[in-house]
Amino acid sequence: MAIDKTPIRHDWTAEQALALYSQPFPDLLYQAQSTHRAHFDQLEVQRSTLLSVKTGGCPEDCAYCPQSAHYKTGVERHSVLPKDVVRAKAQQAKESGSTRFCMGAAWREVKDGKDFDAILDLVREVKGVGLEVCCTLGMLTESQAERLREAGCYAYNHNLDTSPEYYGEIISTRTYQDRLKTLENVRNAGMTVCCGGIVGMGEGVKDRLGLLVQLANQPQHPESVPLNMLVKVEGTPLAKEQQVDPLEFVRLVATARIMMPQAMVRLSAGRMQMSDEMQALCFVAGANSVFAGEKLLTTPNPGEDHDNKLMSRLGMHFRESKECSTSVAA
Ligand code: SAM
Ligand code: DTB
Ligand code: SF4
Repeated sequence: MAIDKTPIRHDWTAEQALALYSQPFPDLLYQAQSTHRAHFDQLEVQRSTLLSVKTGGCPEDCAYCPQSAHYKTGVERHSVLPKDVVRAKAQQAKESGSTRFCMGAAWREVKDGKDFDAILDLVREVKGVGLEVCCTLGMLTESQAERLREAGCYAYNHNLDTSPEYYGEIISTRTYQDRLKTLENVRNAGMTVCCGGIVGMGEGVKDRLGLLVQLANQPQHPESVPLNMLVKVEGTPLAKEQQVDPLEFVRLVATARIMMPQAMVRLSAGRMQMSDEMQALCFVAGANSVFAGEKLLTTPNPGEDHDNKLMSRLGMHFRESKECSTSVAA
């Protein structure tokens, strides 16, 4: 039995994060795997399904994003999807083993009125299917966060993406502080927080670790930490970025696991560009969740068959749907 010596901390320094990250690879993976085993079933991976319920035409200029109206990427725009379409997708996701359903909208922020009311309806609908509901809709006020939670939204995804120092290189239409404020509103409303970032945007190791320090030093760790490897989309300013060194990505996953022992660490976008061997190392390093299905929001993702085979080759399994939590603690 592995003994976990990693306490839950909120006072990480950049130097400490770097010291963890820079250990010899076997030592880092051993520490991460030991931490992982102390808090989770090391053989289990949770699956979430993503659905873009409002696509494209976003006023923000996030340099990585195919949905920004600032870049010509060929993503087809659509306004908020009808309820029956979303219900059918949620049903399908549940039948293929997902326990969480995350609805994304290409908005800078939620605006009260017809669209937000439609989203609240979608949240109630997906909850009715028996899935953990997650939304990612851009910035939220405290009152909007409360209404989302009341409708049954369990988690809110809002990424910090990178370090505060590098943020301005990637996005000019909002600030790090804006992001932190929404995260606070989400917490105060009683939803769980899903917050992570992207690797491969030209940032340095210190920016990647700077992001982890920001996440781990929040008053409460996010319950879920998505680590995305940039999906390079033609037409975006980051289309020609250099490929990330897979071992550096694994190191980051391991460091996230050690710094936030109880968080679900989600191997998110970019799995089409990861070998099975790289994904296997990420699971050993403590990643315990993936996005399921052939599409993320607008870009491809390995399908179910591939993922099922990979789990079986690794002697691992996906979490059964009965264990998902569909209600939010008061
Ligand atoms: N508009 C909302 C927002 O930005 O918060 C919600 C949707 S947005 C597409 C959700 C997240 O997807 C972003 O925060 C970013 O981390 C991630 N993302 C977007 N494009 C990506 C890409 N090309 N590669 C990897 N991750 C990406
Ligand atoms: C997150 O961190 N990754 C997901 C989810 N949160 C919403 C989104 C990935 C999007 C990848 C690009 C696309 O498919 O449009
Ligand atoms: Fe894309 Fe979200 Fe940025 Fe809009 S706010 S450009 S949807 S990442």
